[in-house]
Amino acid sequence: MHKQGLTETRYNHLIAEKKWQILWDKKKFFEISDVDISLPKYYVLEMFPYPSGRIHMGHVRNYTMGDVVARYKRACGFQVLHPMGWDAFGMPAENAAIKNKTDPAKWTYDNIAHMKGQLLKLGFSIDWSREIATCDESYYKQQQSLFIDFYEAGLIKRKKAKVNWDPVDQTVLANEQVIEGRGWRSGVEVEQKELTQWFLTISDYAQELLEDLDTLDQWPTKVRLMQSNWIGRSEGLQIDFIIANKPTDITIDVLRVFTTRHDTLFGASFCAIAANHQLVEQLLNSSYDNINELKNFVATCQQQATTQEALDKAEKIGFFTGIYVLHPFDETKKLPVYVANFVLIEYGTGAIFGCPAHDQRDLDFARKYSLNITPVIQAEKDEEGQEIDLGKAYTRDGLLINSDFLNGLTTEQAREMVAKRLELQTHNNEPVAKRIVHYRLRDWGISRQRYWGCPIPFIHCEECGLLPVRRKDLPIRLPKNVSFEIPGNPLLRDEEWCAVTCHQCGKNAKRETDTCDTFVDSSWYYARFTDPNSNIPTDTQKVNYWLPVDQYIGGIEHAILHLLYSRFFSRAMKKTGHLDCKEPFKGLFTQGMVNHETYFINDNGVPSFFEPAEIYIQQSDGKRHAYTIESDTLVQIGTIEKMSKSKKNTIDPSDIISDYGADTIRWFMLSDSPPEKDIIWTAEGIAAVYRFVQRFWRLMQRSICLSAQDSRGFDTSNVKEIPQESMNILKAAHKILHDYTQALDSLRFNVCVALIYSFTNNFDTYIKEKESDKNLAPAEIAVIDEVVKIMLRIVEPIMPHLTHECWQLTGNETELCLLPWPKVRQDLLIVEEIVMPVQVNGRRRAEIIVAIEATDEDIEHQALEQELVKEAIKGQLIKRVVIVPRRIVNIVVGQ
Ligand code: ANZ
Ligand code: ZN
Repeated sequence: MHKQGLTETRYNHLIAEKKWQILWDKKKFFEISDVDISLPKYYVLEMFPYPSGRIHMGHVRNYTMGDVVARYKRACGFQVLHPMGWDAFGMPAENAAIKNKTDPAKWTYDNIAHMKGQLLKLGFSIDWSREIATCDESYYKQQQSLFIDFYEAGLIKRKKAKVNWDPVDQTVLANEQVIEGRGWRSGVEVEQKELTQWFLTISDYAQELLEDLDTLDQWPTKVRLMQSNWIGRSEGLQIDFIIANKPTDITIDVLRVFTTRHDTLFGASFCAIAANHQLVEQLLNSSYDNINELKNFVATCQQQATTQEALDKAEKIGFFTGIYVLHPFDETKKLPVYVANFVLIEYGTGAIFGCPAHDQRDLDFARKYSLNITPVIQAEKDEEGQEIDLGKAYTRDGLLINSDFLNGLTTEQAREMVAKRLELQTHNNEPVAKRIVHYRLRDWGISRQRYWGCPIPFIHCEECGLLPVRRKDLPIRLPKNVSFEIPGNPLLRDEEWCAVTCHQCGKNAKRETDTCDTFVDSSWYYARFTDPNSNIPTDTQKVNYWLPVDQYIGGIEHAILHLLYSRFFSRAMKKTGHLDCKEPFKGLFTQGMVNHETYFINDNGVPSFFEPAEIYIQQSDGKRHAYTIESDTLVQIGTIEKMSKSKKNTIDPSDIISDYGADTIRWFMLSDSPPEKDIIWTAEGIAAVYRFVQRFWRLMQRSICLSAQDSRGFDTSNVKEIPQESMNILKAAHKILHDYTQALDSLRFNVCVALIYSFTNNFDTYIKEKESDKNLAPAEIAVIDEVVKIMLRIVEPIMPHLTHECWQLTGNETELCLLPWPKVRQDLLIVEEIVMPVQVNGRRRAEIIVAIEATDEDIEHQALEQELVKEAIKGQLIKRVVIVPRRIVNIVVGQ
């Protein structure tokens, strides 16, 4: 084997990175052109970007993590799918079209080209042959085909729903186009208007989507909880309250409410209905006395924002209708019926009974309108023994009081008792109450009245009604050269585009002008990647081989909607025969943000921000001070926050790549913080990484130089012949390899980085000594060679360019990224072990064998893993784990 010696002392990232990127691309190392379904597979996917124009640091962090996993899994022998695409439809392209008079398609594809160029410079091992943009005809054609399948399978329905309507621009507005209740362009107050819209029937899958969360054991608990809350299952009771004084012209004689707290029924002091409840409608069309006041109140309610957050904040207001209902257990008790702004029509039955003592909203409301407040649950002292705050509603469980036959029962028993009794009680031969399971999850409205989206492939014929487009007529392409001068949906105005001949009756018909919510596009791209050129949505053999995605990586901001929609889509695609897997993402990882400090001057109380690039920092009096480069003006250093345009605290990845190189930025992204936590970007930090990169380069060069000497075929398995010092370094290298591999397996990239830092120091010392040795023994040369090989191989996933460059110096022909992951030599890992008994509340339950240098964390983990210990703990709370070093573990549990 021929080895080259020292050629250069400084690593030139500009030359090296370009060189390797060209070579990887040319050799198609990361492409899978012919999938071999007999091989074990690994599918790693990062959430694809929106082509906004430039890559930001969040992308760099996300895609670096994915790339490290992809490179590592290839080395472990998997056939790895690591694709990339563009979530390319959406509003910003239309906004840019309005602002710059460009074509949304051109704007989007230009951005894609630019961002792809940026990604290529980061050296990601992506299979670019599978690149997809959701705005490509070839992609949305298949989406339209899926749409029709879903429609035919009853997974898509049309129904009326509210939209934001701008009365001046005569157009539907997206939520983000409504700013403080007004249209973003017209500035006038937005109205709510009902339109017939397209819905995916996700609510039919509520129970299944909820239950199957339990199978996602490689998802963050937090995300599963967020999904579960979003689905919002509640078991409740629907109760009919008889109307005591039914006004004339009103046909309803019972008020049907939905409650999950029927245990509090004796504390009920009013009922409330939504502003658009049927009863309100009837009152408005009757000879009701206060019709004008009611009208005004309803109008006020309709103006208010409908997001949960806004509702929670809004003051609770009501309007007394004059109607009373009878308490189902005590007909002498009459409850006033209000119209209230906090009751939503979409939820439950759109009507509630209020129990002020045990619900905060009801309490606020009762105080405002002087309604009775009767506690019916005995408030306990809370866990810390604090007195319950009487100003607040008591919403926890407890024992029933002031509740007739329920007194003394627990909340749960009381609920059961109330349900049982009311189910048997009848009014007009109907049971007064019915148990129902309710989900917060609504059907997914996907209609958008916008141009830049996937056209919904339907036509409206006066004769034949609504018809799906024939498959052979797909794709329904977006028209070109549309004008954005006039507000509103350009598709609606494009008469030529809208006019079609009905394929069934031959008469004139009209195209559907709604396009799909862009969340539809991103709900199945992971499946399309498995065969992006197929002329059907998926090739079932391929999609079933690749799915589920083994590791999905992305931001927590997509924890709810995108993931839930994708989970629904895979089920819908399964139902329509496009794939065979219910859960699309086996493993999910949500990475933290990239943060940076902010710089600003106070402009009459309003901060005016500066970009990091406009600032230099100087130390004086042990403090950091920031000045503008342009005029040396002192500015304030603000808080550290997520990089964002509004705070101007962004750093352009391209600048960093050209100044320091892709490997440096990749390394930085994984260092310091655990990957799920935020990382703080600092100029000092990146400079320090750059110094390390150079140092690592020099160390590898020097080591390769030494190992280039003749080791006369020395085999390092002859451990007896290896001098102690070299033995130590060899052992240390295998220990690092072992720990590093474990850390990679659990995506603890920062641990990998830390291991390399510490080993580099050790190895540097060792190499320095060996450099002063004139005559290295063959054993020493062989050890250096082995250590270098391990180092380069394991660092390659993070710093692929630099390690390939070093590897080339060793004279090996095969490219580094094609080599298998090194094997840990167990014989070198043997460490001293001790036996520790494990006690639970003082009783001995098990014994564990731990390494003498095991950390408390390791010991605790191992102790809690023991079956006998688990059994002893079962159902109890772990209060403390006491570890007496080298002696005993004691676990203290209690209720
Ligand atoms: C009486 C009651 C007493 C309630 C009490 C709560 C506490 P979850 O559990 O999230 O499903 N509710 C029902 N329909 C509503 C609507 N359309 N708009 C606003 N609120 C509505 O929530 C169910 C509870 O939310 C129900 O239980 C009801 O108030 C309210 F001490 O009924 B409860
Ligand atoms: Zn027709």
